[in-house]
Amino acid sequence: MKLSVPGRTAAATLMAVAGLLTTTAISTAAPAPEAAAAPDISVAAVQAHLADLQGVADANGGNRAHGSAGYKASVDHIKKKLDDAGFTTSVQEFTAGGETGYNLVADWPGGDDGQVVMAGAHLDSVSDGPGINDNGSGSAAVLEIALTVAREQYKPTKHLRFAWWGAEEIGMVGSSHYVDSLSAGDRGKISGYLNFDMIGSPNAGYFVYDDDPAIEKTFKDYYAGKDITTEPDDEGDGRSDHAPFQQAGVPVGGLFSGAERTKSAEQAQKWGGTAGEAFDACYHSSCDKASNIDETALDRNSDAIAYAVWGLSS
Ligand code: DTR
Ligand code: ZN
Ligand code: ZN
Repeated sequence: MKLSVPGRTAAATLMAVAGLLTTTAISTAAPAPEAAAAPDISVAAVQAHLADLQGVADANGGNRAHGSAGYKASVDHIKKKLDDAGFTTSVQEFTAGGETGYNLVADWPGGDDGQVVMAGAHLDSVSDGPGINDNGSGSAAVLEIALTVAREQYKPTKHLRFAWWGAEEIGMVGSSHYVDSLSAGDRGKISGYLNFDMIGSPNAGYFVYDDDPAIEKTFKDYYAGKDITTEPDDEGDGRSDHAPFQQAGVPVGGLFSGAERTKSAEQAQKWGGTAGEAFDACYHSSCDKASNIDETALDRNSDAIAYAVWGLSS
């Protein structure tokens, strides 16, 4: 085939093509500067952590409640994964209802320890079931995000700390104990606390805590980029582990996919699922097991957490 352009010699055409190629190569080699992109979190890995927590409940009488062997086994299981990945972990003990409770705290070495970004989830279930959506879901997502930080050897500007709280189900006892145990100086170093309690509800909604405006905007930006409509969370105010942080003056935010309230027709229209049914019909029941998870919600919310952890700490 003869390559020709009217009015040009073959040599001029080749030079013009070469010029275009050169221009393309230069613009590809000099992209605009960007912050470290948040990774895509593997929902299969989050599901594997949920299967582990289901296994812990199965091996310990069917639940992971405060004061039970299942709760302590949950802490030990997650701690080992974090220790192996290079986190500095500590287990904080407290007493509630006559039983010993445990918070697990994991620090990622490095970053400015005058500016701490924390992400946390309660690890205890109620005694009626294994607590896979409430709150294996938040616990497993926060774990996988921490393990991804380690895998990527992420070097944030701020210091990252992850936490798994005990005894939330009997009145946020573990997280309250943690906040009370901090000096005023250390409390003041926490630039934000992000809370995840129920993020894989089987008839999911997409609720963003409307507390600190900058944190709320970070989550809303993530969902807007995915064309997912969110609503402010008005079911949760004061009902999970962000409350003690907020009361101590720490900026807070978080995500929630719904509990015992009913999904409206309008919500089903925008999010899918079933109108007239609870977001989580197995809330606080024995059927809150590994099958009680909407994997799409778990996936999106895990990615949203990574987006916020990376974005708020860089
Ligand atoms: N604290 C939860 C239930 C819960 C209800 N509303 C919200 C809103 C946001 C987070 C959690 C919740 C429990 O553990 O039962
Ligand atoms: Zn609960
Ligand atoms: Zn919960």
